[in-house]
Amino acid sequence: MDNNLEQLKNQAIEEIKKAVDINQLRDLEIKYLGRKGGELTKMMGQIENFSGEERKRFGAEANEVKKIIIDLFEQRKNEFEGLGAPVGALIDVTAPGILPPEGHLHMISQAIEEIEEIFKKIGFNRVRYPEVEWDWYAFEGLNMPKDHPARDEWETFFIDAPEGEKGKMVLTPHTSNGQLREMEKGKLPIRMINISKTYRRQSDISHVPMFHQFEGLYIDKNVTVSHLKGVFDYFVKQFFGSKREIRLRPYHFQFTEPSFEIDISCGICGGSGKLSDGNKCRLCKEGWLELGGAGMVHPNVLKAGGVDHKKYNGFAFGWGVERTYMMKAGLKIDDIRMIYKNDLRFLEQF
Ligand code: FA5
Repeated sequence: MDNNLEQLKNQAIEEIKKAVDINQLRDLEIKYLGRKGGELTKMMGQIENFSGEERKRFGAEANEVKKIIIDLFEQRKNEFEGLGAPVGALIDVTAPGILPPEGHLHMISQAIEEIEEIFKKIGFNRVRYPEVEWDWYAFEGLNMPKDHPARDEWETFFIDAPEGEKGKMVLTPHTSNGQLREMEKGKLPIRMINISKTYRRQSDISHVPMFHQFEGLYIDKNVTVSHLKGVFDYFVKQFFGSKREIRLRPYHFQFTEPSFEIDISCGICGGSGKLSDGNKCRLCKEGWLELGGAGMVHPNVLKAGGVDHKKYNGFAFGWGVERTYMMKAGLKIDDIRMIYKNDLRFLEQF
């Protein structure tokens, strides 16, 4: 290597290594690499004095030296800017540290924990059952025989696997499979809350293909619709606060009789169906939003679960966790798909 270049390289390396803070480092950067008057810059200008092969060699060597010096500057900058200072450097131990980013539970996991706690207080135990389930638990045992048209409402994903004794395999389209699984245990009375993932071929402003439901089941002697209403009133007050209203609408489910759908007054438009600019509420359109279904357990389901339907009866309900959470006071989420877009700017707010 050219003698002058070699000397300059060694001198620069020594001085850069000795720098004790970022200011000294910046001064050295100007001293060696400054566009006007930098020592290496000036030396590189000497290329004009060479020609032919010599010119090529000098150019390559000078570039190599420049790269070594730049890399060393970068390394020392990193030391000063975050990775700690070298031995002997001054460190301000009172300066605030850099905190690592802190995560938290996803809003739906938080909602599930809250729902579980609320039901625990009135004796409903949390259970979980398979999310890849036999057709019999998802449909047939729930009073929906093969080819029954009611099945269409569940827009189900089927698993491409051989049929078993209990039919085909499906991704649970609702948590009602838990009703039969719980009855099968043979322990009465039953007070369960089954919270789990559910899957349907749906995606729009109020539907996602993977969502969660919480399924309540209460089986005992002499259970009435008043008990069901009482449990809903309790839950709604605990979860949404005292100002929100619910209504039961007559409905039809194959596995309950009578059946209802439960609506809650919309938290986005205050239950009016209209926004302050006069437009229709984008989410509910009419002031109410459906949270889920409910009803008195059908005797055929009790029979399928091995429960004596002459002695025992009960109620069941299945609500969507995402929709329930979206309706909480103060949360203005007007598109359910936002919950699963993994946008941190959105998720960090909850
Ligand atoms: C059922 O799934 C019944 N199994 C509920 C039930 C249980 C009735 C026990 C009677 C007794 P439904 O299909 O309406 O019903 O769904 C219940 C709730 O799940 C809906 O009201 C909604 O809150 C939620 N839900 C349904 N599909 C979706 C979806 N694709 N995305 C988000 N939430 C959904």
